[in-house]
Amino acid sequence: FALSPKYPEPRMFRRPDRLKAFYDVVIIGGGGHGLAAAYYLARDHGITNVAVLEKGYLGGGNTGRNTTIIRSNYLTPEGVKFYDQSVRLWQDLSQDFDLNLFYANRGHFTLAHSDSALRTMRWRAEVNKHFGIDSELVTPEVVQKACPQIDLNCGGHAPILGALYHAPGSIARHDAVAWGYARGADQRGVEIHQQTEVLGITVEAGQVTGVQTTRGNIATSRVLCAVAGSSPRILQMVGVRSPLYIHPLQAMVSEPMKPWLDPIIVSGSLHVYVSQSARGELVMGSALDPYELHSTRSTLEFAEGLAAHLLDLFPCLAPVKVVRQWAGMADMTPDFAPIMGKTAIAGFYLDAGWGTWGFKATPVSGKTMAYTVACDRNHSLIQDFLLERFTNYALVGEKGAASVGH
Ligand code: FAD
Ligand code: PYC
Repeated sequence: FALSPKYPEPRMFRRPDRLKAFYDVVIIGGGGHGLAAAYYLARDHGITNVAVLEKGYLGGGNTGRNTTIIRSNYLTPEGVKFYDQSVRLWQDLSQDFDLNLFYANRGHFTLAHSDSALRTMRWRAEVNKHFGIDSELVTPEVVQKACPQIDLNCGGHAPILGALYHAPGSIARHDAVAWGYARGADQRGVEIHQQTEVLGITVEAGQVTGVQTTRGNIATSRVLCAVAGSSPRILQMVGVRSPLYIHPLQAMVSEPMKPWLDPIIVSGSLHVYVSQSARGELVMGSALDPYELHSTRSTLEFAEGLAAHLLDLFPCLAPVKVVRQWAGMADMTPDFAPIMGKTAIAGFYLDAGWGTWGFKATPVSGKTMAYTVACDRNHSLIQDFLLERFTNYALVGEKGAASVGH
């Protein structure tokens, strides 16, 4: 294809100036998940006549808005096995891409402020250990040692009684993950089309046959939908019902500081989590906004509430300034597990329901969805995450490990 004269030399990936009439696979959504699927389709399955269609810019959805916590300390055996595979894939991704993802292994504390929270942490620790995952229940003193600045009393509101400690807990640079997958896919022949919105999907006799976009129509028999907060809109195009509902999830960062916070600290009860990025900013977040909304507006209420709770944990942060805040659209499921795999429409594959937890799953979702699309067979690791679990009453209750309170 011809390169756009505006960008003659590809820096990270090429920018094709027009769509082809036919692709073997069309991927809707240029976030981490869509790009990872494209990468593994090309690398592992030799399928390169693939277009990734992104209505905005690469990584501009939840991938570029997330707080990058990577962990596998889930509650259900299905979840633990799945996210463990992802954590393993993260380990050599920088090398795979020849791109520094700033993957930083920091250790992850989920604080317990009540007996019932302690019980859940113990439960998670035991399930984790059963599957060989490094998680353990620790005392407040261990938390204090790893993080001397923390006020174990939390201003007297909610004293810390213990924590789930997960040594593999990590963070990474989110944009680099999208770019790394994009460049790797592009180098193998995948076309990445930004500013290309999918407006409709043609289904004939129960089989996908094409896609309509703002830049023309495409014929294809395989479409992978990886659009996170826009999933309900795409599902409407093919007449598939789902239990997905969209809530905003907000986050904010502080001004940069010298490194002082090594571990990732999460408190579901206080609705706050925080880590310090490679740039020195504190990356902070809270629970979902309590209303359904398809919007990325952010609010003062969020910044005020989060700051107040953060000060319960770290009174020393009182003089620190907040420099940015934003929101993403979290595609929530009733059981807090994803929806992946084949659907009732032949050739329409779904990767959704990533809510507040999908960044860490980017590698494993890409790998398993690429397999599922290439082979037209659900990968064994995603068998428990199919859409039909909601009609079969086979939910995967992961709410207790969702990290931020909901
Ligand atoms: P996205 O990155 O949202 O990509 C989907 C893309 O589809 C978007 O770029 C969008 O523009 C595009 N699109 C939509 N509709 C169309 C259309 N019609 N045509 C073409 N393109 C379309 N997860 C974690 O594991 N750890 C965390 O710490 C964490 N923190 C989070 C913090 C916040 C504030 C938010 C909002 C989310 C957080 N998450 C976290 C969740 C995580 O960000 C997401 O689950 C994950 O990034 C989803 O990736 P994706 O590629 O599926 O979606
Ligand atoms: O999945 O660990 C997580 C997470 C933390 C903040 C948002 N999601």
